Amino acid sequence: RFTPTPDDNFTFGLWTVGWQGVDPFGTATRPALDPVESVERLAELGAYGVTFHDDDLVPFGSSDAEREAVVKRFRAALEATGMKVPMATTNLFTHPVFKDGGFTANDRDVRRYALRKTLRNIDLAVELGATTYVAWGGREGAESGGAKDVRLALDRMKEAFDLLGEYVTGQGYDLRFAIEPKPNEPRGDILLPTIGHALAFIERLERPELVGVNPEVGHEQMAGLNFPHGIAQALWSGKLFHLDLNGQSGIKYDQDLRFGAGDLRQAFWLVDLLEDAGYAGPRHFDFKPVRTDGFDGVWESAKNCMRNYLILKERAAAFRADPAVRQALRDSRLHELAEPTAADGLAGLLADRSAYESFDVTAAAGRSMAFERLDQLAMEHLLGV
Ligand code: GLT
Ligand code: MN
Ligand code: MN
Ligand code: MN
Repeated sequence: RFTPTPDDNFTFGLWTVGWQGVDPFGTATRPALDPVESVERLAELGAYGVTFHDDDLVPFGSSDAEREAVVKRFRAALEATGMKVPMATTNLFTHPVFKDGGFTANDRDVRRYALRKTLRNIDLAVELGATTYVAWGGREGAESGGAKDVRLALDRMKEAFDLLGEYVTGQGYDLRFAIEPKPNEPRGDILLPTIGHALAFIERLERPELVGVNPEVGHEQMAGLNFPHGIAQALWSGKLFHLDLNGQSGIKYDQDLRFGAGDLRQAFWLVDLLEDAGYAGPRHFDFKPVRTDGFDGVWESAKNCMRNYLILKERAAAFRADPAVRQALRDSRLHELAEPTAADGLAGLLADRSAYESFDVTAAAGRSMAFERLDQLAMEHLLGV
C-alpha cells in the first residue's frame, strides 16, 4: 500500500535529490549526485520520470563534445529504466551573469544570452520527449525601487515569451511553457510573484495558448496565499500546465520541505482538488532533502513525497465517498453553487419578485451554512479517524 508505480505519474527535478545542501549560511553537506544514479534510484522507488535544468545535466561551460557524451549516457539510463522526461527548464539564476535577471536584466547582452541559453536547452528538452518547458524567473526582480522599471521589465518579459513561442511554433515542437511564480528569494521582490500575476501576464502575450503556469506549493504560501484556491483558479482558466509539490510552514523563507510536511491541511485539499478535477499532468516534486541528512534522508524523503501524496489521495477519496460527508455537503448547499444564478436570464431575474420584492432577507440570513460539521468530517478523514 502507498507504494507508487509509474502510472501515478510522479516526477522529480534532478536538482531536488541532487541538492547538496548549500544555503546562504553554509556550504555543501552532501557530495554531488550523478544524474544517472538519480534516474536509477528514482525509478526503483516507482517514479515516472525526471526533469532538469540545462546545467543540472550538462555542467555549465561544458564543450559540445562533453555535452554530447553526458546526454548519451543520460539517454541510456532513461532507456534502461523506462523513465521519462516530461518537463525541462533553464538555469537563469546560478551564474553571476544573471545577478540582475535573465529575460529582464537591465543589461541587453545578458537578455540576449539568456534567450539563447533557453533556446538551446529547448532543443534538448524536445529531443528527450518533454512537452512542458518551465520558466522560473527567480532573478527577475529587484531589491530597490529605482533599480527596475517594472513596466519596461514586463515589456522585455513579454518579448522573451513571444520569441520563445515563435521559436517552438516555427520548429513545429509540441511544447508549452509554464511560468513558475514566486514572491521573493533570491531577489528581494520577484516579477510575476503569484499565480494571479502570471495569469494576467499570459493574456498579454502573442500566443497565450502556449503559456500556462507551474505553481509551487511553498511559493504561494510564502505570500500567505491559499494554494488550493490558486490551483483552482489556474484549472478554471485552463492554465495548469504543470505544478511543483512540496511543503512550507507559513510566511518565511522558501523551505522546500518534502510534500506533506508543512501545511498538511492545504496538502489534503490540494490532492482532493487535483484528483477531483481529473488533473492529468505529472505530480512533480520540487523539494530539498534537509541538509542535516545524508543520502539516507535524500531517498527517504523522495520516497515519502510520493507516499504522502498516495495517502492523501486515499484520504480524500474516503472523504468524498462518505455518506455523512455527502449529507454535510448538501447541508452546506454546495450543490446550489453549481446552479447558474440566473438561467432565466436578466429579464427573468428582473421579473422575479421572489428575488427581491418578496425575498425574506431575515430568513435567508438566519440559515446556517453548517460548515463546521463539514470541516470536522474532513479533519477526521485526514487524520484517519
Ligand atoms: C529552483 C527553484 C524552483 C524552481 C526550479 C526551476 S529551480 O530550485 O527554487 O522553485 O522550480 O527553475
Ligand atoms: Mn521553492
Ligand atoms: Mn526551490
Ligand atoms: Mn519550483
